[in-house]
Amino acid sequence: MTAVALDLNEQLATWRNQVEQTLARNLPAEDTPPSMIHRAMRYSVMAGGKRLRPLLAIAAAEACDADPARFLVPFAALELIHTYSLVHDDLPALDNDELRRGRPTAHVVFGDAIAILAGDALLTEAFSWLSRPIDGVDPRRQLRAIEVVSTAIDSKGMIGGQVADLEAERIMERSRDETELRKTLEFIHTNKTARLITASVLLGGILAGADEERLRSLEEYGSAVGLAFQIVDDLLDVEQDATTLGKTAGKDEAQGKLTYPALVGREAARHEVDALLAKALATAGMIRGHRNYLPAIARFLCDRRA
Ligand code: GRG
Repeated sequence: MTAVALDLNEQLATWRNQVEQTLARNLPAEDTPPSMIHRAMRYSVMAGGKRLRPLLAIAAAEACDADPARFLVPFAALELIHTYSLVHDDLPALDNDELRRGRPTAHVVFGDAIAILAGDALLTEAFSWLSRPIDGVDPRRQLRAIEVVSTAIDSKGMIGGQVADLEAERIMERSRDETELRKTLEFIHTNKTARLITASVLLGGILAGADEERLRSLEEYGSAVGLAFQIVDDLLDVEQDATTLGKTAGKDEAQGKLTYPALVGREAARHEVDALLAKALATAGMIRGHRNYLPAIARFLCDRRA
């Protein structure tokens, strides 16, 4: 392992610990009445996971020369939003999955009703954390950040991407128009996955007080990394097993999902990842912070094996 990679791993581990502690301290305690929902919320959130979205927000804030420790609560809120989407996506009415982050899914343990309500509560809790006053941050700047996060996950963002994903199941059995399929696939991946990742990077930049030029670079970086992340996720679904992934593998093909490997093949999908990584590295370089981990994180995400 190179010195740079070791440094990144240490840095990510430190930040991840800070995120874990922030989540553990700020989530309602398990015995808060009614305890069933608080147990379900903590069960799903405190189950590990890469904590990618808060890590990206932290790295973006630092690249914009701010101390990310000031923003750990709003950054950890991204993980609540992400976990709500996983809990709801795993429900029988959606993906019907029984394994997540290496454990039985929330509805398997707590039942469908509590899993639905726990997802709702995590989303609500997230906006409470995002709107807590932060010393030294102009509330107008904070409002802008909250708007960026909410529009990224609304019915024209993450939820819209999920709806398009549902509608596209088995689409390759109905259509051979490659241009149309590619457009649909880009819409799904951009909205379902890349929008929240982009919003995470922007949240870091906005709270750090970055100027418009840096915010534009962060947005381009987030879009490239977000799309690359989902293509890698598609590839891992084909290439890895459930033990490595901590979730069911091989599901996309079984469900007739529209994915990059299914549409263009594994090799071309890897080339797409390489092109997006090059774009992410170029835009991250334009931020010019004196401690900029965004390029190293982009490489790490594109090379990941789980
Ligand atoms: C609102 C129900 C609903 C869904 C929105 C985000 C989403 C759409 C569904 C969740 C399932 C899914 C396949 C999402 C795509 C993004 C993705 C690859 C999620 C997995 O994220 P990781 O790898 O997970 O960061 P960990 O467990 O590491 O946090």
